[in-house]
Amino acid sequence: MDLQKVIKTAKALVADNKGLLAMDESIHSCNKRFALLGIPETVEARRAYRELIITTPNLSEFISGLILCDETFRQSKRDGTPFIKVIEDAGIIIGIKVDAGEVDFEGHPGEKIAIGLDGLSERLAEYAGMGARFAKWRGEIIIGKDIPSKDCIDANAKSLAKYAALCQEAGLVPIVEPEVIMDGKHPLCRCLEVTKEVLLSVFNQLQLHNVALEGILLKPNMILPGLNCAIQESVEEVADATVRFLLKSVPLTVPGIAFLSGGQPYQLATEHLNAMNAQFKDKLPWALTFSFSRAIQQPVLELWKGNKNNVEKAQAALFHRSKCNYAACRGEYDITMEYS
Ligand code: 5MM
Repeated sequence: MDLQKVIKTAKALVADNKGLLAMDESIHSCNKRFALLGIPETVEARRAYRELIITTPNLSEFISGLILCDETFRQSKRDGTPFIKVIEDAGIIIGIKVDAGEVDFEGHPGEKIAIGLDGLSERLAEYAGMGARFAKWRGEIIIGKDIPSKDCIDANAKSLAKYAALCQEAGLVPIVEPEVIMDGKHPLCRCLEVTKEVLLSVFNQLQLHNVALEGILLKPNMILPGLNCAIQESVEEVADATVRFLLKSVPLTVPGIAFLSGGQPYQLATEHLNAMNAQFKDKLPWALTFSFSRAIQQPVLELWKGNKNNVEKAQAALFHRSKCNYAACRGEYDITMEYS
């Protein structure tokens, strides 16, 4: 295991206030998003959309790493150039999503467990050989009546830790993504309580599996009220609750925390990240950045709509959202950026 190489990559992913773009939607999720906009649910449409993203000029000014899914990882530009080469040439670090989705957690109605550990070492070796330098695994935790159970939290944490250990062994940085889902009417304090229990279990399992914390990135949810909760806290209250919690729960040796957006409106996700860095940046032991999918891609997809005549304006939107989130990593985002 070349731990120094892994640590160097982890640091590079969060250097210079840059963030990550998650473009690793599974075929199913990508098709669902296409269907809503009337975009054909085909291999070629997914390929064309991903080509649009990776060929956006100067994306590397704001984006350090791209997370791909297996299909995208093996695709090429229309002119035949492999996507992996295009991304490397752009100076962006390549990541790969390696969980195989989630299934029902047996004996626990309403709960899910991520799968994909079978044959993972072999898959990691192949991805690393092809140019991947980091990986990602998401464990989903649902808040509902009497859930999540401790069993589900611990089982997902254990899988995340096993995955993380295998990644480091293969020379890849593991992005550890325990996602407490936003859906529901629960208040912010319930999200806080559950996320606390989840991160406690995750760091406990990471330690038990001898994962070097200097060589991981954490990809958590922000501390937010449920999407349908009647009380929605202000941007400052969310930022305050999230950072105070993370300061107590995430070891200082972790180089970076890169949030998922979780279904927040894209501008609000940027405002939350900005408020955290504006209020706390000087006091933070780790970089606080983004690894958004929907909060970067939503406006891009809406502009593209599957039409090649819209590629340029969709790329401009991608560049703009990336720039706004980069500004948020410095605590320098201002709403007026949206109109400039
Ligand atoms: C939570 O989803 C991750 C971050 O995306 P958002 O910023 O939109 O919340 C994302 O990386 C996700 O893990 C991938 O899109 C893969 O999802 P699926 O469900 O398609 O495997």
